[in-house]
Amino acid sequence: MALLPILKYPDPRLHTVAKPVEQVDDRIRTLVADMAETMYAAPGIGLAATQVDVHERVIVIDISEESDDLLVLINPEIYWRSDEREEFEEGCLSVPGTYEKVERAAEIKVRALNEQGEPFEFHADGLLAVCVQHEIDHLDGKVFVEHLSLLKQNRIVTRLRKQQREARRAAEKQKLAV
Ligand code: K1U
Ligand code: ZN
Repeated sequence: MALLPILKYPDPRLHTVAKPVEQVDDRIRTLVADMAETMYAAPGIGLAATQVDVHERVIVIDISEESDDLLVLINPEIYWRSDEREEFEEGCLSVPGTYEKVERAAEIKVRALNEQGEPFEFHADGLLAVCVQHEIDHLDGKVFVEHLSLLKQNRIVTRLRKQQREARRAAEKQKLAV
């Protein structure tokens, strides 16, 4: 297994629309294992393949307290959304240090393939519904901050660019010191 680097907003690769998986084979199962390891190490409760620069429709989620209930969604589709909407404070491993309220469908019905390539369906509400919608947005090239006002998006981009510049400078300084 391997830890994969996570793309950070505003990296333009986060806007790539992921392609459907044509065959659920060992290559996809290795990707799933690496994504799960990366999500648990971060730590996070979800990860989309887009975030590790793989543009295929694969998601891992684990919202359990003990981090022992991995949900793998390949080619996920939301085929029903409730009219009722709910606001939830979201975070994102690609947008470190940013937590903002986003409004989404309160309940959804999802179909997907599992790691064996078998179709399955489920109903989700609460945190699971939020997380599935957030991760499918990633596969469609959308980052959660793009649900916010342009003013908030600009402030977040400015702060993240500054952080990334400072991190690069610190790494260069350390390299020179060796
Ligand atoms: O997509 C991602 O970047 C993962 C993201 C999932 C998510 C969280 C909250 C609402 C919607 C989607 C995260 O996992 S952010 C980190 C996080 O929420 C968390 C980290 C450690 C423990 C518990 C939660
Ligand atoms: Zn995210």
